[in-house]
Amino acid sequence: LLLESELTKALDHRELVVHYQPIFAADGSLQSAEALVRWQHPERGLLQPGEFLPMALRAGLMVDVDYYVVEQVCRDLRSLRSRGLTCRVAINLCGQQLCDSRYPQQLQDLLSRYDVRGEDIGIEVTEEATTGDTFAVATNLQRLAEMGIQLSIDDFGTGYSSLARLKYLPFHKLKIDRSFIADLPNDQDVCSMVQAIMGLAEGLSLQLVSEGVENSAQRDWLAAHQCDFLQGFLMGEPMPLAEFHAVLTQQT
Ligand code: G
Ligand code: G
Ligand code: MN
Ligand code: NA
Repeated sequence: LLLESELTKALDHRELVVHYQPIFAADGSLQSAEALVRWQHPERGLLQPGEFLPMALRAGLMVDVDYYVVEQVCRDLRSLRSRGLTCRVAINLCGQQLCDSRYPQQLQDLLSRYDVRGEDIGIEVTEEATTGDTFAVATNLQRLAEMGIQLSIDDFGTGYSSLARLKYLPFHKLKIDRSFIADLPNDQDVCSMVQAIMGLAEGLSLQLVSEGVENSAQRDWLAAHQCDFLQGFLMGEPMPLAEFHAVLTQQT
């Protein structure tokens, strides 16, 4: 059993690590990356988010985890830049931060400290995360968008969706949940649903990202339809910074 006190200590001792998963445009060029947290536990080895984020949430430590991750991303972006490399990196944000009116300024202060621009990062939030204090969420997202940050709605199609909310919140991208992609292209019902989501994205002027692309049949079907960006094990797993650095170097 993982303990809250262990996570507090892990944050202090910088045991959390950030991995990067590349996201590609339909033509195969690298478009951005998603930052995904792991815990390099001294006894248990590398822990996946599913193994400790639920506990972080219960313990009220999600905000600390998310702050840690975005700070590490800033450091990593600075280190990549010193080698002449750039790539927009999206972080995942929990609902609590999204409702906190102090968050955009805190983030701006952090970005300034590391000389990172809003345009250099993205923020992914699930539909659930937007269901809190609607006014606070809308105001915060507006401010984050004004900072140049690319906003994505994550795991789309699994949560409690509200089309009205999608229309008035200033998102740039919609990420289709990997559970839909898993059943492409043989399940006709799923193909129809994905095409409906593509139509929705187009109607709302949102760019579409498909997550969880694991094989070429899925990739080919998506390429033949209206998908702007692809993410998944087929193109690249989440990887440590050193490996991601190599991927970026190959691209340029
Ligand atoms: O990497 P993996 O597929 O195991 O991630 C599982 C889940 O953990 C995903 O839903 C992802 O959004 C979430 N996650 C990963 N890193 C972070 C993070 O830094 N902050 C938050 N809030 N969620 C994260
Ligand atoms: O919920 P979110 O989209 O933030 O989660 C991203 C998670 O999806 C990460 O934990 C990552 O490890 C996982 N992931 C990324 N690509 C694939 C894939 O192709 N297949 C599966 N099963 N999981 C993936
Ligand atoms: Mn995500
Ligand atoms: Na997702």
